[in-house]
Amino acid sequence: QIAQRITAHIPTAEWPVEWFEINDTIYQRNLLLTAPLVPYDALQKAIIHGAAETLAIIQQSGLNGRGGAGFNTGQKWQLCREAPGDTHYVVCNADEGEPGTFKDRVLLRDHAEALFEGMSVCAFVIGAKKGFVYLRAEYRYLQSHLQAVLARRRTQGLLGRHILNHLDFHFDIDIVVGAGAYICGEESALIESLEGKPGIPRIRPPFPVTHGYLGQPTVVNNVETLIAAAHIVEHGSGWFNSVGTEKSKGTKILSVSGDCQLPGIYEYPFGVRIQRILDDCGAQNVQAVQIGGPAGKLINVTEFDRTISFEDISTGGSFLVFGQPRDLLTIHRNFAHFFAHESCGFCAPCRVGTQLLKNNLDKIAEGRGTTYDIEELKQLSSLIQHHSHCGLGHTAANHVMDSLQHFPQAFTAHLKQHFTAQFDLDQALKN
Ligand code: L3W
Ligand code: SF4
Repeated sequence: QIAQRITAHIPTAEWPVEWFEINDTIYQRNLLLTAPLVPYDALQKAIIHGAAETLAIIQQSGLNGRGGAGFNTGQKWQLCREAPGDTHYVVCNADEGEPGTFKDRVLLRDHAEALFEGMSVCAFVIGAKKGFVYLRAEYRYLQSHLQAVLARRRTQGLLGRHILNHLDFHFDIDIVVGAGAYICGEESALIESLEGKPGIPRIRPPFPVTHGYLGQPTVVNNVETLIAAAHIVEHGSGWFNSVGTEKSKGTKILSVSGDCQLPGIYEYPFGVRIQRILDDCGAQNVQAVQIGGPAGKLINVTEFDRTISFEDISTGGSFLVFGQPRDLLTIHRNFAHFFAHESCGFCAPCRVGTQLLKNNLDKIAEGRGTTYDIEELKQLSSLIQHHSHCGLGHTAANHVMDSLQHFPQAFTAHLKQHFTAQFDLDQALKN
């Protein structure tokens, strides 16, 4: 019933779509999510091509990392392949922790074969013998499913020694479950955690491609990136880069949620306009969209013609829709609580700054704030952004800064009216 309703709603000419429903979640199936992938086919092709040619196929495809930053995958694999070391590693970052993102959960559940195929292809290219899936603690329930797929691949000769009868190709994969820390999605903190240490980000460079797990050359890729790599080897680089934009090849899988009729998993070619996604998910009277989670970008209605792409707005996958009636300050307050809770505490600007930001937003939300607090928000945001040790701190105040620019009324509407009207601290200081 739902599928019929949706199909009627969607224009299909520009990008043909297929809709269906599983477990009350609505999915839109497209390129990566529907393309056939016979288990072992990509791996067999990689072995026939040889490591150098397989790497060239990944490079020609233009695949960029899907975790948010968009580093070129072929380049990453090449740097790791060329790095000296006793042994090389491939790590799948399945620590999907960005609020509003749930697409890797679906990929892990429905496309585990393709993920392990992608990891095996990567191992073949870089010369790794060992791989890890670092699984978010909250996804522990997927562990038995993933182990079953791994066990099947071992009996099929797709993992273990002499894979597909190749003399020198030995590779296996372990699942390692995290302990619930968001910071372990940052690759160097993830590696620390894999090594059994607290998840505190390392200083980069050196990058994991040369100094990763146990100080050895390591590729860390997102779930979606590794699945895309398997499909590219299976179907060819031309199949992949025939969609997308000049600098953003292929498709992006989005987790769409919030104030819309059809939340779910959507796959689009890069370059898709924000408005198109809003139309497809049945979002009306939209006030703002938060793209890339709390660390990402908050955009207003004047920017809905912008695109999802590395040239414009890039995202790990989160697309949160906020309708007109929603109080944006409540959302910022939630985000601030999230960062204050998830800061690993290693560096003072983030450890203290995120707490102060949270306190400040609490104060404004409770009607005790003044214009002075708005100034403090600006100063704190800049301090956290510029002086923190890692990406979490660098981006923890993005949502506040975006909102102060696009939605100042979200804050000013909550200020202590009487005090604000009578006392302007800036003016008082100038005087
Ligand atoms: C070799 C160079 N490698 C960069 C590699 C680097 C990494 C990738 C991106 O995350 C956003 C941030 C967070 N030689 C290199 C090089 N690399 N230069 O390229 O690196 P970078 O530094 O641009 O970004 P980042 O700090 O890794 C950027 C968010 O991503 N984030 C990601 C979480 C992802 C997950 C997930 O996929 N499950 O949790 C974590 O902080 O918000 O905005 O591989 O090594 N010269
Ligand atoms: Fe830890 Fe935050 Fe500093 Fe990153 S910026 S090291 S998360 S305290």
